[in-house]
Amino acid sequence: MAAKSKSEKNKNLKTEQLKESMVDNVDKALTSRQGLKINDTNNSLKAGERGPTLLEDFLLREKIHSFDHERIPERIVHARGSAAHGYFELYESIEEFSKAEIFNNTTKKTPVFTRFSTVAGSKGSTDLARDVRGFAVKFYTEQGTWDLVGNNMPVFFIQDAMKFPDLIHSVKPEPNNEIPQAASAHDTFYDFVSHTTETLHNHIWVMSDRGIPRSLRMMEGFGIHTFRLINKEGKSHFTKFHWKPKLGVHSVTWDEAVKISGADCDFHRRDLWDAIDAGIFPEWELGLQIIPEEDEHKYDFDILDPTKLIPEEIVPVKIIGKMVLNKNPENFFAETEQVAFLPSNIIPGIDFTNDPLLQGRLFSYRDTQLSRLGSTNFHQIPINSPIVDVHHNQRDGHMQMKIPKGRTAYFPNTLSNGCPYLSSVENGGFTSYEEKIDAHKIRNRSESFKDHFSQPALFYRSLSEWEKMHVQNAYAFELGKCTNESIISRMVWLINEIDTSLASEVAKKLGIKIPKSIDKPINQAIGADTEPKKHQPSEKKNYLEQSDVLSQSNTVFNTIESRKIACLVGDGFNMEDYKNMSQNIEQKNGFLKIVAPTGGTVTCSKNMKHKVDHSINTTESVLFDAIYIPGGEKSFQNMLKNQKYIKFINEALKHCKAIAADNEGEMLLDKTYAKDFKNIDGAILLNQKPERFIEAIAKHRNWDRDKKALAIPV
Ligand code: HDE
Repeated sequence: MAAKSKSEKNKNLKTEQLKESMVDNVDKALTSRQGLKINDTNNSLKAGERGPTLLEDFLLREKIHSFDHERIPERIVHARGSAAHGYFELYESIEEFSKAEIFNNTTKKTPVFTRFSTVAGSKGSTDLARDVRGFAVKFYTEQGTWDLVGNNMPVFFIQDAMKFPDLIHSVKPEPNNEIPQAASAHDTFYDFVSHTTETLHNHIWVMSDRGIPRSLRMMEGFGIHTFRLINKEGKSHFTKFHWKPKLGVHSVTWDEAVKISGADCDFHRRDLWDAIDAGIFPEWELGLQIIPEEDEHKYDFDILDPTKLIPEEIVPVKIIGKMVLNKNPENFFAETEQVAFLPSNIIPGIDFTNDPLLQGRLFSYRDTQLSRLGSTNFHQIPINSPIVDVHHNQRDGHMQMKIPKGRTAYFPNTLSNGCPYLSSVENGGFTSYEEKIDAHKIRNRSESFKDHFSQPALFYRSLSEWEKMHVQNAYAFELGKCTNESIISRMVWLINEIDTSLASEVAKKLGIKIPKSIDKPINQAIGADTEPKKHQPSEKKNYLEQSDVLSQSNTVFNTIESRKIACLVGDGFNMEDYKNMSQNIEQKNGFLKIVAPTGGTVTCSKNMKHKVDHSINTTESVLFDAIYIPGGEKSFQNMLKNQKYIKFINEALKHCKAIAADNEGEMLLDKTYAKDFKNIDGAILLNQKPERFIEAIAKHRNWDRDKKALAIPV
């Protein structure tokens, strides 16, 4: 009876209201998995009203059985993620380099599914952990599926797949007490890093602001490894893949990251979802660095070494197309959780190189899907299905979803006329690039992979002063969380080998001196390497004084698209001020959100009621990009009754955000630390035109405020 009355009630609701919550189920009867219509899903079958439940109750057993098996193993790394659908569009053909159709045909939109992730944390961990971010794109091309499974940093921690389990075991929660969650700031990670100097380059990127992005939509993406492009003539060029976000590369401060983790641990996930939902679709341009085969050995580093980037000043990035993400998934589990990326998914026109990290990945990803998705048939799951027809002789296995017809599942055959048949290269058949190899079988690392210090030094040199300060603070925070003195001391010694000014700042904050030497040569103490000297700091090369693109101070600063601005008001706020500002911000695709003393509505100076977006008690300034305070004496008095407004402003000030106030709005600022900044700070705007405020928001932060603002006690 209960189910019936529920559906009757539903019938009275408008279909639009139901759309979001039960789109597949509107006007449908509840059934069992066998299609049996159900008339009670609230009570189990019992022997009498107060009697025991009967084993016969197949409906109870089916429901509980399904529930018991709802979870699948989370990804070993990159467990926490969010994704969106979209498309890739080519600006210009690069036929001379690659025969891949996706790189030749400018008239086609190739569907994509892109998943962003953190690395270390579990599925339910915070989005704002200091970490590398995964940036994995599945291109559903007409030549088969191509997966570009990259990160938001251009280099990786290690050079050889053999070390990956060690790296991940060191950064994950420690095995004895499962602490800490989603954080690299602990002894085991720094034990590993301090003994594995190849990690230092990726590590300094993580210590920089790149480790705490403002938004997934404001991150670059990198394929990291050098790949090959193959043209119709079979000629190979080396290439590195880059994604450049249209919104620029922006980050939050560490203090914000910590607070966001408490205020909204879904901050990045929500931000991506909300932007797409609002029709503000994130875009990235795809760029390639292309290196002729002949130049393989031209550089001061090995292009097969995934801990090295190729500075864009040396090989420029050629922009060839763009990706737009324009649709949120319908179902998180079915799509975002079940999507299986495989670096081994390639198409004709693209090929691998001998990068030893990439080579190991070609095994790992398929292997891991068997544990996660439970079957070799995981490519039949809708999100993993290619858009082209699939014909092969592989058979059976768990969860075969198709009913293959016919007698043959082998090749060659005559019974099926030799089908499915082989394709020649001319007809799109894939062949591997015929690289010549003549070598001894050895278990060793190439000498050309040896330099672990020049590029972290280049990265640090290329940063602006405020970025450098953030890196110093990050190292000091992370090492400050370690308890083992010899690990801390070894790390500071290594940082000194990267950059002395950096090490002295870090040492000062840690309250220690930079060690003149370390106890034992790296690796010898732990017998990890047959040649301990090999990974000692060697002379740094200086092939480039600095690379401007490595600094976020040279990114895009001309848009406030999708930025969230808090409008602080109480009853009686000045309607003209509000209207003027909100129109200007909306015009630029920003969002002005009303933050009032309570939920419900708030009344303006014109006695009109406005819907409140957030009550001040349920939100935090770290969730916004900027603050606006319209005038109104009464509004000021009303806000003053709640000290949270003062904290809200002080925090935004500390995080270097733009703050604008009109008329009596200034009175609220005068109750905060902003009064010490207001006449000297370019991003505190009093009674100025909205355009000035919009410019200040587009600059993301006023980092000039940074040093002094850090001292604000909130
Ligand atoms: Fe991964 N990595 N990885 N990785 N990786 C996985 O595959 C692995 C590496 C990256 O959103 C796993 O399906 C090994 C580099 C991303 O679903 C696993 C090595 C880069 C994602 C795995 C690496 C990445 C993964 C876990 C060293 C940047 C998430 C679940 C040889 C270029 C994809 C899964 C998604 C996921 C193994 C190194 C990026 C265990 C063995 C380098 C973005 O198979």
